[in-house]
Amino acid sequence: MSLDHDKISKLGEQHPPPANHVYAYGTAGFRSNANVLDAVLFRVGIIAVFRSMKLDGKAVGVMITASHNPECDNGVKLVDPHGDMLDPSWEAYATALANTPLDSLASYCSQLANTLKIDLTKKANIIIARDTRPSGDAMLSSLNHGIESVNNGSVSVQDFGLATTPALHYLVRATNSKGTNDDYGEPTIQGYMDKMVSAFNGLVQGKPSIAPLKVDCANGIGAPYIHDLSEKLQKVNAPLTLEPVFDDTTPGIGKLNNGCGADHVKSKQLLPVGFTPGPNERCASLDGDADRIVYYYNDQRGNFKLLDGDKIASLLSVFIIDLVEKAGLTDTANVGVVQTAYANGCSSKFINAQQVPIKCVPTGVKHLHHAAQQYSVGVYFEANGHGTVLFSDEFINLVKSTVPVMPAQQTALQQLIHLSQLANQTVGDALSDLLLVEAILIQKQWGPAEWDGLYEDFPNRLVKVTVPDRTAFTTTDAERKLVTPADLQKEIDGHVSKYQDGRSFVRPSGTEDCVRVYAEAQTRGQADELAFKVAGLIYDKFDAMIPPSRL
Ligand code: G16
Repeated sequence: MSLDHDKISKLGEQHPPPANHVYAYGTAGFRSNANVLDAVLFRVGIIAVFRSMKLDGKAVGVMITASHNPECDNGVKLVDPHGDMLDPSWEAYATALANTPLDSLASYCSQLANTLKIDLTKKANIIIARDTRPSGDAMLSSLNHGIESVNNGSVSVQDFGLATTPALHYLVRATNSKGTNDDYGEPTIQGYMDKMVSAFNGLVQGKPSIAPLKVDCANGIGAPYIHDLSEKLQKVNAPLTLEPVFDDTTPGIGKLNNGCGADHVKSKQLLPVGFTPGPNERCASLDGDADRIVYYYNDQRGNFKLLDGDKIASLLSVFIIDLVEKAGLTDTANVGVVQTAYANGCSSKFINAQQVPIKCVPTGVKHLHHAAQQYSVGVYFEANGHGTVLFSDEFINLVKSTVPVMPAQQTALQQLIHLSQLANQTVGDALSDLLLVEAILIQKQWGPAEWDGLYEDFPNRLVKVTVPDRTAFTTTDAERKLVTPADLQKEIDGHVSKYQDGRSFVRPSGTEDCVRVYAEAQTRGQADELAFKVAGLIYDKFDAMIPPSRL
């Protein structure tokens, strides 16, 4: 069977690529201003069909989202059958197809199918979802055109409409594992929510309630999910109440991620605009597609305190190590933590002090997820609040087959099973992370200050710098050192050496048109100063650059 070149060309012509635009599959798929993405969505439709055919018709996911980016942006990423990110070797094919000129599109599709040895008679199954961005509808229709252009009559599409990114990852895995020994759950949104609520209940049953949690939904798709979760928790009399704020999802009014959401809170180290929680009130912020979460509170003196991905990872590690010990599995199971260069130095020291090994990998969930799979229990978190806990099959089998000799051991074994069912095994998930954190706080009867007391962060600063060409910046050592532009790293090191406990690095963003500068030091003033000195170095090197912006 061969591809219908006429059909591909005719449909492709309706989605022409903009002149001189080069696409790259970045940290989280293709992402940019929505007005240049029409052609990409069409071509991603083709790649999704090829990927599914190559994998014997297993369902492949397509998520239309630009997550934490502003509302005018959009993006698309592919999800593999196990629910994790697209195999990195296919990112190159997706990029090549996205950048193919219109007049050679059809022939390139055939060439790709040949190279990848795709049996074009196979079935394909595609699962789609999108976030609340106003451009989502147009993106969806381009995607569907792309799918249609290579439809051999055996391509089926399931569109779940508006959904969070982690829900889409769940749906892909649940669909592919249905009826197998690895059944991941009911492949519906209800199934996704019910699985989490039931595991959460298992962890907190009989425990006294704690104060309500205020949840900033970034005015995104997380909002209806948090409302739904809140109702479900109420129905089962869970010891937790959720109070959603920033939950206006009206499309096109520019509220998405604007002055609120996890990225705003983490990057600016500020409360959402206009939000004034009382002292010690526990708050959390999701991002636009609910795959990240950060916590925070104002202390008694009104100081803003951030409980970011590092603090979440630390809380989880302490809890899990304790459970593994109580379950009598310390000698057989290895618990590890995966972080990125952004991890606060104090969090790494704290985790190391618990005798837990840490691995540092480049930014991007795909890197963290892969590294965490090497442990029996792998906790992975980016400081920006992206993360989850992975449990290996061997570990779960060990837990299930261990015969407890004491009631405390039995409880620990049961709790490990509940934890493994609560933690999203496919990707970082704000809802699942929220319930993980809340379950631990309920068990410990902790408020945010007790949690915060695990360790004190080094003050740090993140700055975005817009450069004419961010691809000029390349890194090594898990992004902690620059390779190019030449000599810039030496100059950064020169500045860093003047600060006690100083650390700074520069890396190109994979989701926004900028480079990011991170700095930490012993005091807030020093961290700010170091960040601006390093940002200033970049500014000096490139004439056409916009000065450091958007603190
Ligand atoms: C995405 C990725 C994250 C990454 C973030 C920022 O998050 O999934 O792993 O930390 O982008 O990446 P960068 O610094 O390369 O722009 P999200 O929430 O936007 O999907």
